[in-house]
Amino acid sequence: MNIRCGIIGLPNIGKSTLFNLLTNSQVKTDNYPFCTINPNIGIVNLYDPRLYKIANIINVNNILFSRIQLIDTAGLIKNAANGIGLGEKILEQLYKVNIIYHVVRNFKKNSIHHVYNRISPTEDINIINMELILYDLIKCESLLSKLKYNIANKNIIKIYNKLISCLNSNKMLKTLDFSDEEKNIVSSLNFITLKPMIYIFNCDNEINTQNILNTTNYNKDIIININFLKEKNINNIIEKSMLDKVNFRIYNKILSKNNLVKLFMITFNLLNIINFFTFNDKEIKSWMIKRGTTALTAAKKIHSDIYNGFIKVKVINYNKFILINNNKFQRLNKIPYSIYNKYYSIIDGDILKFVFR
Ligand SMILES: Nc1nc2c(ncn2[C@@H]2O[C@H](COP(=O)(O)OP(=O)(O)OP(=O)(O)O)[C@@H](O)[C@H]2O)c(=O)[nH]1
Ligand SMILES: [Mg+2]
Repeated sequence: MNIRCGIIGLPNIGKSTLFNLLTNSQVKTDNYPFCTINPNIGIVNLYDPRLYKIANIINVNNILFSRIQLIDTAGLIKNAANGIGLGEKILEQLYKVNIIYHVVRNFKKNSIHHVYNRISPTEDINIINMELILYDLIKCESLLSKLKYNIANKNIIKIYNKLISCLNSNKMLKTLDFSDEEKNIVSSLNFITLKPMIYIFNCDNEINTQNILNTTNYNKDIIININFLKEKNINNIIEKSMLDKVNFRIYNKILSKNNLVKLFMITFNLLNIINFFTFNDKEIKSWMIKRGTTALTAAKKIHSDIYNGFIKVKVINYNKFILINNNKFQRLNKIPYSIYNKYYSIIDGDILKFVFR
């Protein structure tokens, strides 16, 4: 499953700082607008504390987390949708992403220049969201203008008009309710304002961000506060902890409080993604699938041989696995798996062993 996530926001608010934190890279960040011009693209290991705990119990050092692609864009400014700044180029990239991280400045430090010379998360959010709405409107009007008015197109024209009317009233498309037929047509068009969005407040201190979101009227989205300069880099902690297993509990505590971990969990939920795990004596690996995926479809994801020769799947959920090991009821080679056929619907946190010919 290839998931792409786009980071957006005004210029000079910490987008590339977040990109570096999430991808463990060192792209250029500096105190001037449009430091980033061409998008930075990187891979994020979606740290999952459960995987880390299992690895410690089964004593393997190699953990392969689920991964997504992250795209750090240049800053958006007012009138970006009409081509001002790098607007069109950035917005075009957003059509290709599955989820948007909308970075909002909420740190005071005056020496860091704000493009509109004030600190106001609400106004900043509105500026960016208006550009997203406007860009979808331009696209929707263009699609409509290319359609011929005839009976065959009657329904599609009706849908486009519904979208245009929503966007014209400054609302995102995700605020609309769609019938199944409408959903089929609309979902293939990749409108930006239909995509799930997480507002990430770059904070020096905690604030009541819920009030901010209510005033902006986009309360279907999620918000999270992260202090980009203070947040600990997950990759560094994992590397250290793997070398120093004695202090596993301490590292695990640090990681479970990490806001980036919270961000990953929210990302999974918004995308309706769950994770299952497989392991051998060398490594443990996490796999992302849509909620409701069957064992046979999951097998195909791992290897066509497993799919073609599928016999059965042995399953134990993470919660049961941890309980057993905590209570030391069983040893590892006596894991009490349940056996299922190919129609088994995988649950988040399932540890799977496929049996195939
Ligand atoms: N005080 C403070 N400074 C920050 C914080 N986050 C980022 N900065 C600084 O703000 C400046 C801009 O950060 P970048 O990460 O380059 O911002 P950007 O949004 O990618 O900027 P553009 O690429 O120009 O759009 C840098 O000097 C960062 O060190 C923060 O939480 N607090
Ligand atoms: Mg940047």
